[in-house]
Amino acid sequence: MTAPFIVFEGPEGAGKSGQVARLAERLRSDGRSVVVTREPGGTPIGERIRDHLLRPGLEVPPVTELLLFGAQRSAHVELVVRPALARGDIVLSDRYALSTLIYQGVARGLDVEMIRSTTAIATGGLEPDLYLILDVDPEVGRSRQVSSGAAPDRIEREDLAFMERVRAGYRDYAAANAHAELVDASATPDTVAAAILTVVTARIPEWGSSGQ
Ligand code: Z5A
Repeated sequence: MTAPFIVFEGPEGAGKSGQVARLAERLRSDGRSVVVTREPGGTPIGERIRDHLLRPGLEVPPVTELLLFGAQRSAHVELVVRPALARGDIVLSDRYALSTLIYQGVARGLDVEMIRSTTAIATGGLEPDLYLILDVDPEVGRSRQVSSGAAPDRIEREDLAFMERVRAGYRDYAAANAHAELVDASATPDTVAAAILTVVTARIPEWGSSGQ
């Protein structure tokens, strides 16, 4: 059995980056080999595409956006995710294909079949073993983003109605898919980390003794 591929998802300010780092530290302290990566990005070409995708003020038509997310994903899967899983490393990714279904599909309104087709090309069918969806009220997420002091990127400049559609899309997806778990991300980082560990620990028997 291969090592698990675990993806963190959620709206802006949900705490994904911080929780990815915490879970990686915990798994490594248990002696597991872990690769931490992210989308958009994860590879040199992917990080360049990320700069274009997130630059405020750049006009990016919706289908162009979809294809650029797909382009960075194909490099990510081929150069990072598949090689790591083949080595037996656990892969923790900050976002993956579900972001496209939710942001470009549910929130932006692009045709879902078009999204599934481009995602299939980009991933070659590689699905994560688990989507951990950090759920937070968009107003809370936005206030965290503002408090962080980082300038909002092009997509973070979308209005709260867009982020409400994002949240609803994730919640619907978690309710309908066994490989997705919704985690309440409104609590303190310690509480959220404990909830994530509970979910991951409960799933480990499904993944066998890989990654140890
Ligand atoms: N996107 C897309 O449209 N389609 C796609 O296919 C993909 C992505 C892959 C960039 O992603 C954008 O690309 C994203 C979706 C879109 N746009 N939006 N929105 P990103 O992952 O790089 O950007 P992000 O989701 O906006 O990241 P973020 O705001 O940095 O969120 P985060 O990683 O979930 O949170 P964080 O960095 O760990 O924490 C943010 C702040 O909140 C920080 O100051 C923390 O100290 C604070 N924080 C975190 N957790 C807590 C708790 N529990 N309590 C209080 N404060 C907290």
